[in-house]
Amino acid sequence: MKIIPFPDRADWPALLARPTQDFAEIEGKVLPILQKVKLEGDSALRDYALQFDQIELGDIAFETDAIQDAENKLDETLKAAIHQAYQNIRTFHEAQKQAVEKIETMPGVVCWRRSVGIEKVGIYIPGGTAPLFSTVLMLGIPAQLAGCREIVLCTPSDHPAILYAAKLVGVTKAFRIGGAQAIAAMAYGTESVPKVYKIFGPGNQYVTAAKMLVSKEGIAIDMPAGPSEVAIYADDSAIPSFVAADLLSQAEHGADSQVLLVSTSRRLLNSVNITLSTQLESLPRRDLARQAIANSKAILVNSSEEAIELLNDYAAEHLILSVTDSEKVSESIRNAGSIFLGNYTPESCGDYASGTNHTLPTNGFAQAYSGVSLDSFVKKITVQQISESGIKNIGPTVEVMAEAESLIAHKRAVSIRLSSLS
Ligand code: HSO
Ligand code: ZN
Repeated sequence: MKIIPFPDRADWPALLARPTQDFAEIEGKVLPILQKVKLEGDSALRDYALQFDQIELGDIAFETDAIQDAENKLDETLKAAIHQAYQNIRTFHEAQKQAVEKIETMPGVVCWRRSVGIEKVGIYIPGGTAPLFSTVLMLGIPAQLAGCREIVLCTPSDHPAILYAAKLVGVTKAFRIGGAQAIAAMAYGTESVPKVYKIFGPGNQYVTAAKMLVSKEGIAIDMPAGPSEVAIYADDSAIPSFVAADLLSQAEHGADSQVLLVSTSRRLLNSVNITLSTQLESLPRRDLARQAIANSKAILVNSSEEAIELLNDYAAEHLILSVTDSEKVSESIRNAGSIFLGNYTPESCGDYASGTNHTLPTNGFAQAYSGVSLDSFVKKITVQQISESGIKNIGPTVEVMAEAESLIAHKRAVSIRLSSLS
């Protein structure tokens, strides 16, 4: 990794900038796909499967048999691991449920908020070399807990672990489709695929562009997505081989993965670099990881205060704090998707099984967005009830305000009730 010693503050923005993506060209290719699916439904999905993937789509939906077979194809060790992850993720997300609390804001005026699961949600899981069944758990478990009635899964992969996880989380319908056309199918609905109200899940640039485009038409999406990223802040208490392993675990996601190492110790940065090169060579996905590492930076800073400022500016999706007093340090972090403390908390545990969600804001969006949680699958409906004595208490306030806004019908809705009670 390239070591950048003591960069000038004026250079931070350029140093921390993510590569810009030109969506205009991709949107130009995706728009006609969305249009065709909207107009032609299932037949467009069949055409695209043939054109893009050379697949003759028989049944667009996965048959119940395929899902049952998946269970039989999985070895017991993997099944047990999936169950453990399921339990932990469920436990963590279950605790996000909040009891309804009725609040009496003034005597006779009672307000409360009810969480209601979004009725129909869609989960997209890409194909490709890594079958992301962990993402099925991360998105499906909160959907299940939220009580979403329809949980649709679209994936071009038929990896048994994806189908098995889908069964565990209670996916109601699963389809063998991928790409921008799958996003279109869930956004508009086809003869086979139900239209959903919110779409979740990772994907390539085409999938991301499709999600952004349908979101302009009123379909909610989880969040704007960019390449996955990790920032590590390490001091001399960090173990260089652990730090290198964490950097590589992110780098193997793809050539465009972003990894950043920040330290006040040049010795630490040098040691990480040495073990990183050795570890890289033994990875099956070393070609991807090597490209990601080539674009990555190891930044030497003057002080821990400077490190924290830089990390807050970067707003990493994942932030590993391999420093003494990591919990205390974490309290100064204002911008990050998810934080991992100490030498024994690799990001991998959060990616798979500790309980937190791995769908997190990338690309600096951690400045304003949170990761996926139970909240992402519910809407909050507020309810209020005012009694006869309550309207006498609150009515005059509303009358004065309505009159001052020149909205006399508003005022009357109160006055008419007050006079009926006098
Ligand atoms: N690090 C990825 C999630 C993932 N890792 C899935 C392994 N499988 C984005 O947060
Ligand atoms: Zn990962």
